Amino acid sequence: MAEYKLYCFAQSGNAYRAALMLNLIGADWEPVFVDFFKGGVQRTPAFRNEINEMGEAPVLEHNGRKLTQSGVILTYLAKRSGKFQPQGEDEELEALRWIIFDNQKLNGYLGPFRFLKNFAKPAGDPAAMAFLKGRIDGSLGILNKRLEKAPFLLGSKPTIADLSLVGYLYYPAEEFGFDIRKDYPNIGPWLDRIKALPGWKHPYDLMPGHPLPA
Ligand SMILES: N[C@@H](CCC(=O)N[C@@H](CS)C(=O)NCC(=O)O)C(=O)O
Repeated sequence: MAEYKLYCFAQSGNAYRAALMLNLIGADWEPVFVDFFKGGVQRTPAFRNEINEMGEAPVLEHNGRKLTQSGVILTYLAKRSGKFQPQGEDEELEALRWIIFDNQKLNGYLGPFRFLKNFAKPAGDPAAMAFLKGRIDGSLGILNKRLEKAPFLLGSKPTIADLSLVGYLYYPAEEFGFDIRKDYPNIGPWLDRIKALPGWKHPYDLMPGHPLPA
């Protein structure tokens, strides 16, 4: 049995953050498929009672613990492995600041936007989509500007802040209807720098459930 189990599915950029971290630190891990699209297992009382009261993926199971919220999982894995760890209090707070910004305003909007465009039936209301797109553009602009300063969010080395922010950014441009790399010139090279790290995999190759059954 693997040391770590990650409840996840291929279409989840939230879960990708944790899956990518596990792979990049070379952890012994296995995915547990969350069948989000067929029946929404994460909303069942059993899942909420036994796995995550918040009804969400990802969930990391390790040594009898169940950890949820990708930011918490990233922090835990960084502490245990010593990899991608912010150094000292200032960096720790700075990483947390970007992780919270990401969860609320970047991937926190991009995930629902992509869901409403590709998977929801009926698809998202145009006014809601326009609202989300405006928020996404604002946040991608902030990330793009930050990346003018240094190769990674906190400077010369990648940390858990970067691994949070990449959440949904490797999914194909067609799934968004706009091309982030084209519109934000500092984001593409940063994504390529993370992609070059040993152990990197695309979310569709790292987690189960892609492609969705017809
Ligand atoms: N902030 C959370 C977000 C987790 C989240 O929203 N996960 C989605 C899947 S991508 C989910 O399970 N949603 C539950 C639902 O919509 O029922 C994290 O970073 O872990």
